[in-house]
Amino acid sequence: MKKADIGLIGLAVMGENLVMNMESKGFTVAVYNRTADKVKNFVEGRAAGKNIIGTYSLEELADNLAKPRKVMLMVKAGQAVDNIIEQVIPFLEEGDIIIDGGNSHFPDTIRRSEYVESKGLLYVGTGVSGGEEGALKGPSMMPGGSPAAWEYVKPIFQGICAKVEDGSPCCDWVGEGGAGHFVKMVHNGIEYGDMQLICEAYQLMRDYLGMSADEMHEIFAEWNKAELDSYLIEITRDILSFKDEDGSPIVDKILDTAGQKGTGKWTGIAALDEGVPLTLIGEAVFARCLSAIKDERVAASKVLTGPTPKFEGDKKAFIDDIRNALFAAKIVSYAQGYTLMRAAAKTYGWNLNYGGIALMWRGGCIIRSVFLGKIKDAFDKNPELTNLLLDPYFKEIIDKAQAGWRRVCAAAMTNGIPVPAMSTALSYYDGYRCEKLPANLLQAQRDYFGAHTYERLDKERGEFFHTNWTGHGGSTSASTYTA
Ligand code: NBP
Repeated sequence: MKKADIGLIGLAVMGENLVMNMESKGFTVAVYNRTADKVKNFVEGRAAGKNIIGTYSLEELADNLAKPRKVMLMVKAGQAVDNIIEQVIPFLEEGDIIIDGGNSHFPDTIRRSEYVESKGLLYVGTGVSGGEEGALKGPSMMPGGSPAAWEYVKPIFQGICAKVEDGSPCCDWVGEGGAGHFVKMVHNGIEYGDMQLICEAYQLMRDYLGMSADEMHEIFAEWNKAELDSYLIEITRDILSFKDEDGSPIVDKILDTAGQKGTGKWTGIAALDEGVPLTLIGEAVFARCLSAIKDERVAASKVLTGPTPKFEGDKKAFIDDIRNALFAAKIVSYAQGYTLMRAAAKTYGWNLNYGGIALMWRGGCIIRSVFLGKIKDAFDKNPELTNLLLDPYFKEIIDKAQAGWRRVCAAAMTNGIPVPAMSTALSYYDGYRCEKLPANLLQAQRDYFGAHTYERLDKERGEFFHTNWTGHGGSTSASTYTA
């Protein structure tokens, strides 16, 4: 019997659909799942009559694979991945490849990659985005790990992934070690930011402009036809028109507490570790945390006061301002996300292709959008671009959008409507373009209480000074350090 091109472990929603996708592209797939019933049900059900081989032990799985063997894990991220790696290694030979397609945290992928390579095998940690439908019809895939593995997994990955209009695959080699999972993590962080921005636009329209779900549906439908054209705007449009059994919009009945699985938090932590101001994604994570304390908020709403939102003026013009605020803040979010990737690339020694990453996100994944094509163009034009805001195309958009963006943030503040992501993006923008921040005072404070020293505008950089601020401190300064 023909050996399988790849083996897949973990027949839950993602695994099953990826297998169906691979098979539909002409690959033979051997499958295994810890709970044997799932294998049986799958091969006798959805997979019946297809080039899919059910196996009931890891040894049987390995025996059914063409060499070098490729074993892909689609199991719950965390300990399960380590357990399976340990269990499958005895059945593999030098040059065989273990692939983890789950949402693993990148430091785990760095560790596993080194461990698996130490056993003479190759390792790939790949981000897979697009949920159930993406897995079946074409996900965005972000693989990293042992470079020698790429030539073997490339035909399968690029065969099953999403494609953009010109046929380019939304999957390319990202880099060594945990680079693939790092980029997937940033993708998820950006997804948090995009969703929060859309929700802020929604709250402004609902609570400030007093619009109904149906009216907002029309606005999102309109927005999806131009520069904001994206999967998340599209599903928001559809959600807003979706009716419950009684004919009323279902969105109005959904409890306002957001869940999260942790990838946004990981992105925020990575940014803090790298010292990169990833403020928008950070606010998006915290906004979910604030939403989660519903009971506390309900109690506080009866105690704490603020203005009652009251809109006066040209509604249509203000909706346009909201669109501009959303778009400008989104550009800031991507600028921050790319800055984080650049910093991590330096820390971990990855040679990331930033335009290529935009292309991987261009289709198949949750943040897919027309806008990512422009980001690709920006990095293709200038791979050394330090900040997306400095690209002429994006600079011009922000130039045009910023008056509206400022009006929206100001109106939100005046009327007591929270816009954490839109406003933090604006503060970042103003901070980034500010030649002289107030950190001179901050540095003086640090020197005052801790003798941390400061540099002077009228002296060379790298020369440090300490002032005896109180007259009774000594002249000894603390050693300088960065945190
Ligand atoms: P789950 O994350 O729900 O995992 C279920 C699978 O893991 C089952 O096959 C289960 O086997 C297996 N498993 C577990 Br749990 N513990 C195991 C262990 N100790 N040893 C062996 N197998 C074990 O599945 P999913 O939602 O399909 O997601 C798979 C991966 O893809 C996850 O890392 C997820 O974060 C990621 N992902 C998911 C999505 C999505 O939209 N769902 C999107 C993108 C990425 P069992 O049947 O024996 O319990």
